[in-house]
Amino acid sequence: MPKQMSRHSSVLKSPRRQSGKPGPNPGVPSHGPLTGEELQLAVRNHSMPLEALQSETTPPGLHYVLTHFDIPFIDAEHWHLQIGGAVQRSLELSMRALRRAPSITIPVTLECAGNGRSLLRPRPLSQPWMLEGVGTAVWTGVPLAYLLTQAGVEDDAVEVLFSGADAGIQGGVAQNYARSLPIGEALRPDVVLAYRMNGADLPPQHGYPLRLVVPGWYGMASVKWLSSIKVLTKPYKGFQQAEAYRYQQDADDPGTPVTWMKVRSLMVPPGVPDFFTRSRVVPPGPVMLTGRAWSGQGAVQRVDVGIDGKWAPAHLEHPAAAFAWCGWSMPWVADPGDHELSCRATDSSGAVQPLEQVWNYQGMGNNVVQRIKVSVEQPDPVT
Ligand SMILES: Nc1nc2c(c(=O)[nH]1)N[C@H]1C(S)=C(S)[C@@H](COP(=O)(O)O)O[C@H]1N2
Ligand SMILES: [Mo]
Repeated sequence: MPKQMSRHSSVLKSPRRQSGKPGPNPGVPSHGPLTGEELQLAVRNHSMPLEALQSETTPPGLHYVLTHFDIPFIDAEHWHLQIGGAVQRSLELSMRALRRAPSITIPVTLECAGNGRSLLRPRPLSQPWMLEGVGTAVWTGVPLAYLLTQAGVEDDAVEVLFSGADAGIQGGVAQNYARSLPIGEALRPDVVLAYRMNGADLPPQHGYPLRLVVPGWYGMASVKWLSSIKVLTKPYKGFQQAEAYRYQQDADDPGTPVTWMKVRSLMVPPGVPDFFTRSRVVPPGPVMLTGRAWSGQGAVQRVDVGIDGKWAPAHLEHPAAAFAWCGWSMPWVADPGDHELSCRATDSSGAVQPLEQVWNYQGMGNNVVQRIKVSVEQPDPVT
């Protein structure tokens, strides 16, 4: 990268290069209050308000958004997707050509791997998600496997690299956002190059005009604003693959890659919120607790709901498709006083959400159970 770029990227220096220096540092987890840099990221990258868990399909404006750099505004008329590398025939496809290709439509739950990060102590400094970095959209596009087959993947292919049109600096490294997938994953029939979200063109923030959607994987794999696809004969070592998105214990731990979404459930907070604290006020009497649960690698098999630490199984609905979340519900008779509600999902691999969160250096995959404080009382009359 050009030297002068790294000098201007103080806030984005990598953990290893900047540890020990004062000031905001994404590498050194903090016990302190939220920083200006975290607030800046939080207002750019919004989460899904938990009440939107009521919708099986998240409306685009409520689906979470995570964008590392700036949203590129792309002129789809002049844009082309390049497919090359270890293939028999390189391809260059316009949006018109892609829209004419065979398409599939699938609902997919996407969750940011950093969801839950800001609940950790000490707090890894990055996008400060609480619990809501998730959403489910119905994606329409061309199966990636169809295009890779058209191009003819060479026998020695090991990975497929996806590059976005967005560029910036992270960890002192100038880059376009780019991630790879193992060849076996890239050839799955449900991995899609999507140009529609919930039946309309992709909105700018979700990758217009074309993005990858990798069902079951944490969101970082689903590269937005796709500009090129390259079949590789050696594993990709770029920043978003080799440095970011790893389960690490400290800055020097090479860690293991973040891949599939862990099992998780969330609850629609019942009653009404206090504006500032977001604590809940619920009137006494029967109330239906509802929410949704998902897992990347297995199907959700049960959700238990905890009322003041006492667990009971919820009713589970069928998901709309293999990689979409499923609804759950549980009736509760709210008696006056303060209560703590929680939910805990288990998937078909036997994985269950932890009651105590498991810390890691980048704050990845924190699927700790959600806890909601509610005060059961007659709310004041609405004025
Ligand atoms: N080109 C590009 N693709 C990207 C990103 C990005 O910054 N640039 N962010 C990734 C991350 S970390 C997540 S969680 C998802 C978020 O997708 P969404 O904003 O559509 O919800 O996009 C992924 N794809
Ligand atoms: Mo993410």
